[in-house]
Amino acid sequence: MHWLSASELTGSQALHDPHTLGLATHGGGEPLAIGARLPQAHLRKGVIGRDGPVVELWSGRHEARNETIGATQCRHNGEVMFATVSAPLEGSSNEALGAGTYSAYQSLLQALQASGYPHLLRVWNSIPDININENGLERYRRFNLLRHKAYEESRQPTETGAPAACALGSFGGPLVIYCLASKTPPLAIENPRQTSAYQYPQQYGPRAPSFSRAALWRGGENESDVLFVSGTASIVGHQTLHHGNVAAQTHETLANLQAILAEAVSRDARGLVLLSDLRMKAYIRHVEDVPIVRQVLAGHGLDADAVLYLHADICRADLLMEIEAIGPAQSIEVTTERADMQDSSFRSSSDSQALPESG
Ligand code: 3EB
Repeated sequence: MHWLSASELTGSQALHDPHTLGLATHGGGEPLAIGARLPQAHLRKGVIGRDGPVVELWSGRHEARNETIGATQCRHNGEVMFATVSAPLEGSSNEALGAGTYSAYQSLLQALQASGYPHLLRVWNSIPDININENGLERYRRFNLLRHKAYEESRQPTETGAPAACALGSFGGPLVIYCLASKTPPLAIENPRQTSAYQYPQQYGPRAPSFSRAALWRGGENESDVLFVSGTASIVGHQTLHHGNVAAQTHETLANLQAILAEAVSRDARGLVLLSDLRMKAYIRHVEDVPIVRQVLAGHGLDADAVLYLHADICRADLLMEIEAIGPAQSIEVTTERADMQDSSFRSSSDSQALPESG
């Protein structure tokens, strides 16, 4: 499996390569104008340090085909499936996010069952105004409530065996979910430094989040394994550490990533030894904190230029940054040039939802 955080999509073969599974477009006011050839998740984040949207392109080792099941766009290759669904959140109704989360997950989970890829490996959730309180409940906490309900009703694991995941804010737009699913289940990995998220106490919301710290997907005979590491932040036990201190939060986050990696290594994950074997995406709440995050990463011997930095709210209001990762990097081609789209239509934001400037 390859992860191409791409670029130059218009000129690239990837749109026509049958091995391509789908894409996630980070930034821009509109999805890329690629027609219905591939499932596309459009995420309204700010892209930092690059011009314009960045495309994350997933491809597999077999030829894939499209399938639309209800509201969910899928593309699968006999081994793994990329799927995406979004839910428009009309107006500012208090119930809209809950209803949208529930119906989007219902559709997604039905699609996994119907297409024969029942095992979620990794889920990315993008939630507009994630930290806003509505009717006494933060939107992220309402999301947790309804994700759990949909998982439970579809008999998806909500505790041990839950997929790796992340949940980030977006600057307007719909709720967007995209995922990778498999015919075979992954091995769930937890972090001994952290309470499992699904065991978080009630103070973080009425329903604990349903995700594992990482999911290890076993490749075939001569194939590498793939480790999907969830959004990882400055949480030890169940508590946020280092309020207001982005440098310290970054150090703590790296300690957590290190601990998760060590767990995966102890389960004989193939091709993974060091943090530098992981590809990372960093979500930053305040764009001005990026230089500090980069400095801490570089201080740990990591290539700060190889990380994709996105501007987004993190799911706890006291978290300033979060890092997600996938590895081994060598088995996952990543190119991160800018998406150089001549097509002006995709730069216009017809619904005038302002996106933050690239840093
Ligand atoms: C945490 O560790 C930070 O709700 O799917 C990280 C990864 C977090 C995934 C999710 C939330 C999620 O609790 C938050």
